[in-house]
Amino acid sequence: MNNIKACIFDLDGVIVDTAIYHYKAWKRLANELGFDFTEHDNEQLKGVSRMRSLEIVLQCGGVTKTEAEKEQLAAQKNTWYTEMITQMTPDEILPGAQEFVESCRDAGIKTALGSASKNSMTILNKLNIAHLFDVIIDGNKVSKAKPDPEVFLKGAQELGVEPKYCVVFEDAIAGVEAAKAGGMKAVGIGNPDILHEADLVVSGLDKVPQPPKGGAGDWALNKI
Ligand code: B16
Ligand code: MG
Repeated sequence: MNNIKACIFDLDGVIVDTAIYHYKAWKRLANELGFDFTEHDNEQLKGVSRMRSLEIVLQCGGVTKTEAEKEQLAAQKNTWYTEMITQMTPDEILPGAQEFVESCRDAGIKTALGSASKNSMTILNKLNIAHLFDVIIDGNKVSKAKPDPEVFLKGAQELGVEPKYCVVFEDAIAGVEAAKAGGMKAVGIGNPDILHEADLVVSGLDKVPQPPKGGAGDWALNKI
């Protein structure tokens, strides 16, 4: 049992739900290319990098493109996506997320963001919560996508905390795998049948026990 010294949070699906905006932008792209893209298809894109997402979308339509065309299509999707996320407001923070991050900080636990999204800073600024993270590692700072643990290991390193004292909060299978591969605890946010590799699975950060105010020594999460 290791007492937790740092919490590392995924962004999309844990702090905020941008999946609907990703979906609308990918669907628009698919429709312009002449095929449909359903909400069910969109499930495969959660936690996956932008270029890998594009490849999955093109596969759904049975479409092949050159590398140069793919770059252009990914840029087009991102333009539509950023038009939507720049309209976001703090009301879109998921239930209990801000309170949970604040309770960690109050208990002396360090906090980091570990997201695949290259748009993380835009989203955090729109939600007014960038100041709640001691360290922010996003898609611009990593070269290997989840399930590679790079994003979380960089977070731990910049926080100055050994991986075994870190817990990662993740909604995607690849993210839970990344946390475990990095030697960290993982709390899954979502369905226990899907996120079965996690040490604990809950429906949202509002359901995670907060660390005691005086210090995190007796925290239930130390025992997972
Ligand atoms: P961008 P996370 C991920 O965010 C999303 O879940 C995934 O759907 C998206 O493709 C990826 O970010 C890249 O996003 O196009 O904005 O760089 O869950 O790792 O916070
Ligand atoms: Mg996610």
